[in-house]
Amino acid sequence: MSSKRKTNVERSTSNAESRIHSIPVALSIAGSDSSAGAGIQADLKTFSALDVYGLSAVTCVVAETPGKIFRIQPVDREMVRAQIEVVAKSFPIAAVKTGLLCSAGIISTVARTILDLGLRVPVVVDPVITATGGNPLLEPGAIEAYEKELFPLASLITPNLDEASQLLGGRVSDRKSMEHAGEELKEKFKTSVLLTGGHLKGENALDLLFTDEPVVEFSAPFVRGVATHGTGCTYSAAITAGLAKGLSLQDAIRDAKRFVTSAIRNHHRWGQIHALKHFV
Ligand code: PXL
Repeated sequence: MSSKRKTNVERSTSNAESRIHSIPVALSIAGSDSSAGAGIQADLKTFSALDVYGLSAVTCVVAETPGKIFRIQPVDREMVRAQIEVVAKSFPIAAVKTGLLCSAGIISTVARTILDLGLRVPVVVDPVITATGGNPLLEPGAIEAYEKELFPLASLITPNLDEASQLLGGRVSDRKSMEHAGEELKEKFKTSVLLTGGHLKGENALDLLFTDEPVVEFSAPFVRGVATHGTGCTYSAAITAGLAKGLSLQDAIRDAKRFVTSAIRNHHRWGQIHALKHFV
């Protein structure tokens, strides 16, 4: 039928179809945070706020309130694999993000599943090891699985200063040590590294990007007086959303930095409890 003779209903259906098909899709493989500020919940809110359709594969369930972890229950490894497989076979996934993976076994399953599926899209690995406040989230001994199996598949890893310290075994606590640590991580794991320095609590929240090109700096005024929880998850999810839309790595990080800074500045408050505001 020529377009002239299409009915209004047909026209609006095909417009709706092209809109539906054009939304980029991203997959978050991460833990569930009952307080919804971090983990899968933060990732899905971030994807939605940035007009990306978010899929999820839950790796573990965490009972927590901001600052206090009560209990962590890993999901069965075959169930983690099944979640990734079914969505990868039916959706056009354009980028993947990993967050809390809990154990060496789950890290290994995630890496093998991505390889087996031949998922050749940008993979952002947020190497979650401890929660803000220092509570451990990753099983001891799992770092080796990250290094051997998942980092080789990553387009970008996004450690914060604590995570960089744990990955390298030294203290990363100022600009100079950030520069050394970033170079070392990049060389050691042969991937791009965004070292996030928000925890330095200076005038500016400074992050450094290490790739094969000169180091790039991303900086935003540090927002004081907010009990942040889930900023790392939100930041790496926003970068993943940008990559799913086809942005360059630098543009994706620049937009994501703006997004996370605004989510902190516009936070929600209920007495002592604070949460990022993903939707403005
Ligand atoms: O912010 C790190 C993090 C990631 N993922 C899950 C979490 C947390 C922190 O509490 O619960 C599921």
